[in-house]
Amino acid sequence: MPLPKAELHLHIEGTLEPELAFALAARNGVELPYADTDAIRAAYDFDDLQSFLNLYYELMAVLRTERDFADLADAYLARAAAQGVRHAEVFFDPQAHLARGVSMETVVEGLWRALGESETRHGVSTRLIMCFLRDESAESAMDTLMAAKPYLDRITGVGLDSAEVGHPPVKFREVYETAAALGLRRVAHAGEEGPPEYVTEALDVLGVERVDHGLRCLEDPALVARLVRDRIPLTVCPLSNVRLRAVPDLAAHPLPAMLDAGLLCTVNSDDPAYFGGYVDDNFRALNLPEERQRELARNSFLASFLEDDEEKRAR
Ligand code: ES4
Ligand code: ZN
Repeated sequence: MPLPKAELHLHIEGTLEPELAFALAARNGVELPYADTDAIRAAYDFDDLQSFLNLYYELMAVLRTERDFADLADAYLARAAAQGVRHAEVFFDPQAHLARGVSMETVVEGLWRALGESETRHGVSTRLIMCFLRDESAESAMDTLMAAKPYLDRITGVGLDSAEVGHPPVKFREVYETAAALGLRRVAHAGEEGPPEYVTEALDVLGVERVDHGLRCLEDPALVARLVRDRIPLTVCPLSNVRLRAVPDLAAHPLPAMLDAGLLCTVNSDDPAYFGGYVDDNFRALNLPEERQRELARNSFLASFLEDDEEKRAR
């Protein structure tokens, strides 16, 4: 039996398996530029973050209706439950859908249909985190935040994702200030491909409570000391790091060293359809001693946005 755990770094659009992509394409009359599911899987040969993002955005074309978003999320939650996930904090990328003429209402209501039933259907509690695309403008991010205002009872926090290098956190200072004033929790991808300075900036300028990836903090010992001291969680995604070549192979993954350094790391799947496994596959790929795996599972609840310590310890 897989260990009970929380998943805190998961892009719902990154759970789109080729079989579901073709089923939704057929249902919606969308033409995909791939002959079959094998042809899509053959495209999972990435050089870096951008080469992955190109495919990730391309395949989103099949997501058109509330039912599509509900089916996508329900398929993820079923798989996650089978891998021991008891709590999932799910990222979504509204700008990628708004740009295709799919409304905020369609996206949020569709996802909510599955997330709202997840506790009873799958035994998985959920939160929704809305991400801004950092390679789009700050104005677009602010417009997106305003468009989400009617749905804030369903959205726990905001995040920052997509192409990192050249798009420092400071670009989104006002957006994050506004999000905080609206009562939203704050996270951001930082230090995936970008430099350690982006991690520091995400903390200082955006006020993030948790850093997604954060790997490159290891290049700055003072930053590591700060993350340890302030118990800032890092949501690490081992298979993603290997597939996007942030790390040469799993044997070279710095996660054990990060735990040794006292960092509050968690293990997550990021975009499991594309990177070769769901969260327990990531746990098993690391080949860690049992005690280390238990530490990571415990960290996942501690680092979550579950309301209080009592609730976290009860999991
Ligand atoms: C992402 Cl792995 C990763 N990094 C940045 N942005 C993303 N969006 C979806 N997956
Ligand atoms: Zn990510």
